[in-house]
Amino acid sequence: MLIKTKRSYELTENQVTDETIYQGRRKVLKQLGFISASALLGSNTLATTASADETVFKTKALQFSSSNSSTISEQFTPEHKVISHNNFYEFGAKKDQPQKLAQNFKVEPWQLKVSGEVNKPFTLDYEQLFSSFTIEERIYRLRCVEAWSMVIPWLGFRLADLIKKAEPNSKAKYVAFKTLYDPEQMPGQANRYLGGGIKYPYVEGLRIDEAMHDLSILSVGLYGKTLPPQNGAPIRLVTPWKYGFKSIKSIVEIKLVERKPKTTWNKLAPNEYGFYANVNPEVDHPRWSQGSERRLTSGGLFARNRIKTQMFNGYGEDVASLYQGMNLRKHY
Ligand SMILES: Nc1nc2c(c(=O)[nH]1)N[C@H]1C(S)=C(S)[C@@H](COP(=O)(O)O)O[C@H]1N2
Ligand SMILES: [Mo]
Repeated sequence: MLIKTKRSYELTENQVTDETIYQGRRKVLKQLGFISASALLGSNTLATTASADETVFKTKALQFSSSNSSTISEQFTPEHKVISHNNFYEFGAKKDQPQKLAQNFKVEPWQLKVSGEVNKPFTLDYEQLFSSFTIEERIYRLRCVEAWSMVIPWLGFRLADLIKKAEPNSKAKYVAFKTLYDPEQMPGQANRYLGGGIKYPYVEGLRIDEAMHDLSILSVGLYGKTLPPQNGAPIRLVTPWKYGFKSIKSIVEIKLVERKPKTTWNKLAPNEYGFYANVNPEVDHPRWSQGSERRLTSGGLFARNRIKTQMFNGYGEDVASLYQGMNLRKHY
């Protein structure tokens, strides 16, 4: 399997780790079977034999200003937090419910259908999710609209690669995504109270240029392993300059469409959640400020982890041009 090198916008390992940790981490990644595609295919074996020790990932670095003008370290969010503090309403609307209620979620067999305004529609089965495109590691910030955030080492491939394979036609202006609908497996879909009042299946969308942007990935893993069910196994979207709710989980359908697709949170509360949902510290949520966020780190309850939110979550250099001339207060 090919692992590509980092691009300028990514948090590089040199930024977030010191040299000894970096070397140790590389070794772990190698042991995990990054070198062969077949190793990734056996998800269960990978997940259980994976020995990625979060301490290897735990790091200091990338200094930046916090709201109280001291500096704090930007560090990986420990794996145990990434997989236990989740939003996945199909498995309950409380942060600790997805990890508990998604444990028996079946990802095999899986079918991801790519269709719509394309010349070559296709479907990927479970194994093809891991073998059809170049998997790379991307270390990204994830900023939830609820004003908490993490730094996560994802494994995934460029959404653009998948879209290109389908050969979109000239009518393809947007990309619509859909999560699995399976109330027997997803208790939040069977029980309105547990599922937070969402009308399922969860749907999301991007403008085609956003989808084709190099930052947009479909993730199939994190911390060197296949995705845990609570994080959206077997495949989920990651668009790091947008609020987390755009990063739709457990995707079964990607459709190229002509019109702007409906999106779950926008349908539920249009005055609170827009279609674009770009991270923007200057446009507050009607019920709370978006000027700062609580970064989940290795620190305990009293860690000083309140930091300033950055425009486009710190990825402005790469994505601001997508929104040139747009009023971002109106198109929130
Ligand atoms: N299908 C689906 N996808 C979803 C959600 C959800 O409830 N259902 N929650 C979203 C929200 S609000 C966030 S912040 C991220 C959280 O991803 P994580 O649990 O991997 O941190 O997933 C997003 N994707
Ligand atoms: Mo979120």
